[in-house]
Amino acid sequence: MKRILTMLLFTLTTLPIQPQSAPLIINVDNRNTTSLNGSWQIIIDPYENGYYNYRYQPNPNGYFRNQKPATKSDLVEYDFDTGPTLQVPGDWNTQRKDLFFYEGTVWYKRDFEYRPKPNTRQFVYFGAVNYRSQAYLNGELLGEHEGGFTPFLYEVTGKLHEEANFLILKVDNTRRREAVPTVNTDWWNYGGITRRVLLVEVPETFIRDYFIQLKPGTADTLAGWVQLDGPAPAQQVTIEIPLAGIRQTVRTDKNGYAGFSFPANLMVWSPEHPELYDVHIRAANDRLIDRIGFRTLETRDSKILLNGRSLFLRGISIHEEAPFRGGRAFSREEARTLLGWAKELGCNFVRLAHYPHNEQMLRMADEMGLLVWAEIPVYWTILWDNPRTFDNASHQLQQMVTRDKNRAAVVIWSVANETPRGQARLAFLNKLIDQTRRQDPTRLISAATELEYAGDTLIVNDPLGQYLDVIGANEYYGWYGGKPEEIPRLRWKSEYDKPLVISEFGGGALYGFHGDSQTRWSEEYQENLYQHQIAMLRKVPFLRGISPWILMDFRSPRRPLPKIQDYWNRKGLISNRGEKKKAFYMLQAFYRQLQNE
Ligand code: GCB
Repeated sequence: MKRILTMLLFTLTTLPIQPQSAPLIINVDNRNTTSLNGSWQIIIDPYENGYYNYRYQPNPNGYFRNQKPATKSDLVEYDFDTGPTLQVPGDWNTQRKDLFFYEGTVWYKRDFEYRPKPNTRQFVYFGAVNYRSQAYLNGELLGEHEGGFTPFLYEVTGKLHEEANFLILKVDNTRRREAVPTVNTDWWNYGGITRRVLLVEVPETFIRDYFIQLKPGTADTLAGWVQLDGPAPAQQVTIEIPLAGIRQTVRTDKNGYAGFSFPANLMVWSPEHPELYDVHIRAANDRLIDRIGFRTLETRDSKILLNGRSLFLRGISIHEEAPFRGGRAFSREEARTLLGWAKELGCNFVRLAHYPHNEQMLRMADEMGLLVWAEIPVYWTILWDNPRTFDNASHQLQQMVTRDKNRAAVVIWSVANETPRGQARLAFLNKLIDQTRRQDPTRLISAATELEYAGDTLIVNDPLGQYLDVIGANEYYGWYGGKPEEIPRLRWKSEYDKPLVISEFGGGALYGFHGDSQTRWSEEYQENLYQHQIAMLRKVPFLRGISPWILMDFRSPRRPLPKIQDYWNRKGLISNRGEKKKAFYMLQAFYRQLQNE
């Protein structure tokens, strides 16, 4: 009996993982934070020994306890403090040779001291952890999180010790069939604490979230809401934009919420003039600044109108791969390099594929004047019938929109990439679209769909198109089928009177490898392919943008060809070392031409 009770207690205290992350706090860049970045101690644990015992039952003395032998005869078979370390933020694959192909569990520990100020609350904030994690503070479980590219946080008010604290994270990047993304992708499954970790300190009642954009359909009315969190939810909140002479006061309700709408005379944000305003938000004990741009956006027939003017999206797709060093990018400098190359190419638009990129990319796009397509990793063959898969995708989408909804740069939320047609998929994606429209009525919704090929005719007819504002389509003519020379004879038909963005086209080339235009992997082949694609684009009447694949080479386990790929997808216009291939200049010339028309 006693054994059964002990077992039960075990199970109740260690499994399942109930506590979930707290509601997202936005704009952490402009809050009172302490960095927990830097060197973390790790234990590589492929058998999850730190979590399960040899009978595969949860181990109450798992590594999260950070135990030390109390006497010289005690047996403790692990020790964080004498083991290896990893830098955070950073993927583990590019920091240690023995983890390059690793998929499994690594435990991370960070010691820190922290003395909270009186009347404040503290949260531990993770920019992103790939893929699944459990966080423990001083041996106590804070919660579990799934999804490798969105932020999450746990409240630790009252849980911090006066002197020493230890934060432990179990991180597992095992691919799973029911996960989002699923087991098969074309990018590296970089594991680890890939984005910053912060301690965020806020007043007891604080400004957790807010949404301020031009009201859809108007250029002279600001609309949105603010959300307070804490024991005194009903307060006066002031929204001030000094440069625009705006000062408005609203009163939040008993749930801490206030909606608002007021007249505003603003200079609009555009790629040519990326005007950002300092927006001050003040509650009784909290104040916050954000830099926000304002612009209108709509579609009319097959046109996309920005600030009332029709525009063509001169784009490029980008993976969150770090230039020069390789690995997951996370810094402002890397964002500046990647987006700087896009500007040099002549872009006004970037597709941030295939998952939410780090927040610096969005902020940099706002500053540099690049429109953004942002997406979630609903990619290829997700389990459409699995409700947990849906909840996971829905959560990632919701968190992405929550974090980035005040960035003027974001014009498109994309719900999926190259997903095969079918009823279950259509229902799944339609629900995601509905959810996005409810959360953010100011952006356009798209997805990268597949085309139907009928002889020389490419038909835009994915049934998903009926629910989208902008139709994305990936098209690899001249690479996965057909010859570049045949491209100009292709004709396009669309079943929808909606704007089309060719969200991908392209082909691979190894920088520095030369041949004639028929030689695979040569820069000349890629250049020739771009030349013929460009010749065709001119003849697609409903085409309102392109985001060719891709700005820079990126790592992929699907690309093993020795000497050419060596586990890099070589469709970049720029090599991973920053060298520009011939096709870069071909596309640049086309974009210059478009700009001058
Ligand atoms: C695609 C995918 C993209 C791949 C690309 C390729 O259609 O959307 O993720 O990397 O093709 O290189 O094959």
